[in-house]
Amino acid sequence: MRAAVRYLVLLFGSLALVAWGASALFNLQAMEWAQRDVAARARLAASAADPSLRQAAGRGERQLLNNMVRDERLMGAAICSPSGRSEIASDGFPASLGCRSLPEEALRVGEEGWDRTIAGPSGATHLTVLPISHEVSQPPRMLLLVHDMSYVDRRADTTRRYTFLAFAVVGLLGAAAASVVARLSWLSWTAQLRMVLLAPFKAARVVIPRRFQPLLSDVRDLVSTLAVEEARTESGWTPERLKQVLQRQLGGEGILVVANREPYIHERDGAGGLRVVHPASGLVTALEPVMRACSGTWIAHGSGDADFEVVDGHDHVRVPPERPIYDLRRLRLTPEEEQGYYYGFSNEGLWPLCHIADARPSFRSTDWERYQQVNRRFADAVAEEAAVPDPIVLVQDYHFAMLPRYLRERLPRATILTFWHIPWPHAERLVVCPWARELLGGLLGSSIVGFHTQAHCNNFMEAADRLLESRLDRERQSVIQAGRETLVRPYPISIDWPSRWADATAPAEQCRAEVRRELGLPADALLGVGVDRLDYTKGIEERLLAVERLLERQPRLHGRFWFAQIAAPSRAVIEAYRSLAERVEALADRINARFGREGWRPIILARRHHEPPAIFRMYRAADLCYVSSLDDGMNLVAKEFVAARDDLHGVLVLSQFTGAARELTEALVVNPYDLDAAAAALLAALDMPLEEQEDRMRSMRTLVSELNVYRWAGKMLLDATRTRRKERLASRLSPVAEPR
Ligand code: ADQ
Repeated sequence: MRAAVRYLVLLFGSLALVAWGASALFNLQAMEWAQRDVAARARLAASAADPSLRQAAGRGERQLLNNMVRDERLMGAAICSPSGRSEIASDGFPASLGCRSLPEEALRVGEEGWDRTIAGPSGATHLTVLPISHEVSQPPRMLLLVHDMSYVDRRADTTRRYTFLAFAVVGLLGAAAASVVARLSWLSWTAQLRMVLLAPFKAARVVIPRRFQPLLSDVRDLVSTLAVEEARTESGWTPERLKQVLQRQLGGEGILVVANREPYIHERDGAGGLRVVHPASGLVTALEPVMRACSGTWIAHGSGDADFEVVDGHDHVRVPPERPIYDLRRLRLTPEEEQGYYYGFSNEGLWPLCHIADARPSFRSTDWERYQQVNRRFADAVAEEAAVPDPIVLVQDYHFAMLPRYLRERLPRATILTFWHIPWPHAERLVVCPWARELLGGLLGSSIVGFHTQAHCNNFMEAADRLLESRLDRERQSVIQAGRETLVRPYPISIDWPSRWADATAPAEQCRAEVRRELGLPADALLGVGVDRLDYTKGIEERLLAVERLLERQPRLHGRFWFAQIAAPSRAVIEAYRSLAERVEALADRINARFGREGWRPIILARRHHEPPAIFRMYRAADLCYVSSLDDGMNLVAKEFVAARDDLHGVLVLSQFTGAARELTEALVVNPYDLDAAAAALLAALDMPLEEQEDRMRSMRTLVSELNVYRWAGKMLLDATRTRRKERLASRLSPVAEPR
């Protein structure tokens, strides 16, 4: 608005200046013409009257002079003697302009005469002096004519007024025309720009005018950068917000997720029907709500015995079964592939390699072959599912260390973000794996590699530095190998908030009463709970030993305290897991035998898969939850327990060797190997006043609600989209890098 006013002031100012100049020029010219005109007319009149003038002068008759001044522009005429005396003058001759007022030179002129224009208060006056014919022997008399030139001034005034008026009209018309043209072109420009900017969100293909192309990428970059920054800094991540951010960043393009475990398993129920099982997996727990929020395709091993009965011709099934939102693409693995890739290399090799839990990794070259083979098959499946040449692919976990490299060969422009859900070991331990270099090289096919904690990022970068021909950029936190940069970033994983399972669970008081009844416990029984896959990294044995130590030290808890361990069978074909199951069973029996009595067996061991609603009931029924992992990337059970406790009661006892312990500092954090300390923490939990429980739980709930899984996914996907934007720009400026 202010710019428009400035523009108008400038326009009219310039026009007024031009009008003033033009009229001044015109007036000068008009005066010159008028002077020439009156001088000529004076000579004409004088020559016509010349003989009579001579006589009239001799006789002193003024009638002739009066006749001459009938011309309206002649104010007076007089005959001056050679000495400059006025001999006769017309009636009303202006006294101030008489013959005496003439300068000497005017009376001595030759035949050509003398002219002068004099400015006066009521306008200009022109004087003409001409000699009257005379005897040669005598000096001539002079005819003095006084012309009224005020009409020239009047005409100049009128001209000036009309000139200004004309310029004002021209100015107004010009301003109006300019503003119409500007408005129309602004509308069309902005409409075109809007169309171009919104093009990615519309199904229709939009042809982008050339003139917009440089501007367009700048504007898009700016908008995206602002959106990314806004999205990164703000808290309050929800599924809706994740959906909006991804819609803005991806324009409706789905993401591709590769994970070994599928989010829904179809199994036969034994009665001729099918049932859907939610697997016990932290990865599934975290990623499933994200896929619900942003859609796309999840590519996984189809491990259920009825999985391929429900897929279409391309091995796809829409999930979640109750309200389909995204595609699940199932891959069929042969028993040999499953054995070598999953049980062998992944779970007997990499899992113990990455966890410090005193389990020795086993590396067999046949398993390694299968691992690579299956990674290639998954890379092929991703390439088949990709709808664009540069899709965003989220590769999940240690089952797919080689996939990023293979995928880069097939889709050089893909943005590959690999998230490693388990710890990354120190370089000294990593070299135990005969193919450590290949694993690092495989992962460096990714655009971004993510871990739960900064410590694991540091281990990864250190290993790349020591084992590979690569360069670290510590400022950017990246590894550069063969000209390709891989960012290394911490993304602490979490759970959905509000938790859909917590929302679907009965209130804490009800769960408390029902669970005690179902387990046959008294209504006032103190109950501790442990929930895990039956895995040696979870420290289940140490947990039960801590309970034993507590009972040794606190006889007052005998008959009052129970500990329920829910343990989902996991990887049962692996000997280490089978023997763990046996050891845990034997330990529970020993403790029960040692302390148990009629009506009280302190350890309740439920070695079976539980669906999430049953687990959340247990969380709500318990007085404490003990997570005693010996090494754990994050541990979602701890966060689920916090999410379940909307009554603010219950105490979390948490191992210091979990990623979660870095966030949930209001838990009672313990070293699970230190049985005395762990038993003391269990006792402190049971004795903790309700107010303190509420304070601790409130604080942890605030944290988990903020640092939820949508934030985890949002931060990763925003980093991925930003990386993709940069790579798109780079590929426009230079040819696509050769695949390694
Ligand atoms: P997990 O080792 O599987 O995850 P965790 O994070 O604790 O460990 O998640 C386990 C999940 O399985 C939870 O959602 C839990 O409710 C569920 N579960 C546990 N016992 C169950 C049972 N008996 N029946 C049914 N479900 C059960 C890996 C890493 C972790 C990391 C996650 C996510 O080892 O460190 O937190 O991935 O990245």
